[in-house]
Amino acid sequence: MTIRIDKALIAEQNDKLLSDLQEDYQALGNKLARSDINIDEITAKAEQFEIAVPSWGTGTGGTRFARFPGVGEPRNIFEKLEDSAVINDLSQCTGRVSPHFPWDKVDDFTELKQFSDELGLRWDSINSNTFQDQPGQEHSFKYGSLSNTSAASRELAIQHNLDCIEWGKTLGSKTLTVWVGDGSNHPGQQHFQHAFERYLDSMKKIYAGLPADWEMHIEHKMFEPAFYSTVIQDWGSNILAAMELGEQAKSLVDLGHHAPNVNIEMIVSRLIQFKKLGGFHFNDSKYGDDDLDSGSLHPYQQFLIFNELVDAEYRNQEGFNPNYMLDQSHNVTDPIESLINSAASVQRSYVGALLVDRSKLTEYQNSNDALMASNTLKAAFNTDVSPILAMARYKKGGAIDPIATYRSAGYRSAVAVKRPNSGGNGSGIV
Ligand SMILES: [Mn+2]
Repeated sequence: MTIRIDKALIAEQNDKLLSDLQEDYQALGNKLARSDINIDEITAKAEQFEIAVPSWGTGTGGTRFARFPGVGEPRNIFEKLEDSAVINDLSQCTGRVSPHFPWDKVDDFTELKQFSDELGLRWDSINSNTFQDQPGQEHSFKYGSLSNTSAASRELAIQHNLDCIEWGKTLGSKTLTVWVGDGSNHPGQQHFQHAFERYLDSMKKIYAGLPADWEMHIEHKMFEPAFYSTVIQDWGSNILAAMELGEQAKSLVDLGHHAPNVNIEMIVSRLIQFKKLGGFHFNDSKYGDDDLDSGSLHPYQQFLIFNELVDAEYRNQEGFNPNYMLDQSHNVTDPIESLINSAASVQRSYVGALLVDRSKLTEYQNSNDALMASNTLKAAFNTDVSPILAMARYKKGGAIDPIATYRSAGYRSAVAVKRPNSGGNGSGIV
């Protein structure tokens, strides 16, 4: 039987916090009103904000050195969905789940769709996986998948992506996300141009199988598993591939997949300008692709990205409708808590960016007043929008304090009984 967070418990916890929240909300409302901002309009936008949860994020992550499994980890896609429902019940902004195939492959996708419907969840982008071999796989991906020098390996990778589209159709998804680990570990190992040509030829075959109302999102990654060169290494290679493939192909920005200190918000602006921004994988990083919790380290960078996104939203930029998703690895926290926290962190950046005085910013930009332009952004970033986030959750039936409510529900210990540790590592290291 599916364990859910009792609605009565959420209400009971909310009752204790409501009057304080109302007071804080009123105070923030008064402050924003002085800048002609209606707090209720901002809260309504916060209520509409959605970010998808990756199915693999509900399990404990790890590194190439070790993984320390948590208790009561989900053992299959059905249990991952149960955990995802808990996250959404409390946070009220994670109604979609992004699956990863073949990790989440089932025999009966209609049954899986029925189960997600019962939980009130919808399906986000389908992620294909050609960065590892499956048991008994006839042609290896050791030396690449879509760009492999072996035609048989390429065909296998193409077919897997076409299968993902078919499974996604049953689930009601509208996007395929393609990330390949293809690349090289030694200078001279791979002919850069020929590898990219093979990749594009393979991607054209997948693109041809894309339904008319679907998008294909291409994810770039600077390094790992290939440590010298990667076929889709950066946003330049990414947008070139997306432009070569056609309108339905767009670029996906994973925050951890860039060199340190790269100006990601400017990349986002470029992709928006050329109608090529497909979506995001949110996470944070210090050294590389660390997959730290979103906004845990660089909340200002996350805000600056949303500053570009909100700017595009307000300008009604043509072709602008990016998917938001979390993609991070939870090694030392309860994944449910990290995902709740991270979804709220990204939502916080969005709401903060809504507060930017855009007419003043334009004025300062046009008069080259660098200091005041910067201060205009900082004024919005420094505004504590916590009452807006809590009110948005409360109004949608979620928890004012989702982490505290989750802890008081005892969900993890309840599922630990139901899900004995298999002792295996399973997926989760991504
Ligand atoms: Mn990613």
